[in-house]
Amino acid sequence: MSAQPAPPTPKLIYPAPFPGRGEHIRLLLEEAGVPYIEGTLPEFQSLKSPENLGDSINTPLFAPPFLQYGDLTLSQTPNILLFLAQQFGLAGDPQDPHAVYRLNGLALTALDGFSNAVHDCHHPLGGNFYYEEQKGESLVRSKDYLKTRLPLFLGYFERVLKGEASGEGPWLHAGEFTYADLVLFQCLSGTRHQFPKAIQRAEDSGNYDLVFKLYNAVQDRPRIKAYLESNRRQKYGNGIYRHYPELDVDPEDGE
Ligand SMILES: N[C@@H](CCC(=O)N[C@@H](CS)C(=O)NCC(=O)O)C(=O)O
Repeated sequence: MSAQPAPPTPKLIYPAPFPGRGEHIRLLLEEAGVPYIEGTLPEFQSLKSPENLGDSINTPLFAPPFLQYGDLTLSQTPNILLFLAQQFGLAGDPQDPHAVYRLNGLALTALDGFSNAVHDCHHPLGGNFYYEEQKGESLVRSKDYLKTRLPLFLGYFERVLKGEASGEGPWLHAGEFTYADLVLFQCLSGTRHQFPKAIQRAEDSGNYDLVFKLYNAVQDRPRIKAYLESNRRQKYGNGIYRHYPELDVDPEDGE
């Protein structure tokens, strides 16, 4: 009988000095207890290079994070998560052929509302301008986000957690912990970094108790807790989530 080949070691290529989009992938691998490697800057530059045409099976990639897993090279955060979650048992009941699509819907919604939209609060004109060149627009955008979008997305996830399909316990889907819970946790962690006062107000309101219960439950999972306390967990900086105190306003304050 021939020995089974060892499974590949996932390599995350996201060489940024802050958690960023790569963090969702790290959290999944940490929770799964799967050893992984961080790619280097030259590897990143080579993959992202305009000269790179991919290879016989892999298309060229556009923007990080990138994942290498054996011969496979992937991009797009939710796409990588979907792949890894199925590999490592974090994609719900494997007997339910539709679970991954529901989970993907939840992950995409969390990323829309608490990642892309939060980034756009400090860069509403786009990434080609410094924050200092768009401070006025950032304030307008942040007020609108905090007044309308943040409660809308928090309310949506509260509804998901109240709904029958979430099952028993603190998780989003079918009573089982999945990668969608990790995505929502990381999205809220980043949003809390950018808007600590607004998130505190939301928590104190009591309107989203199930959402914050899930957040705390993820944070307390043994492997996640150990990771968050380790030096592998980077500090927030100039990434998607940036803390500019002047943007963390109470939109009900008028003026
Ligand atoms: N939808 C993509 C977005 C990827 C993305 O925007 N990556 C950033 C770094 S976090 C980047 O380098 N973007 C370069 C660009 O958009 O030109 C994902 O979720 O992975």
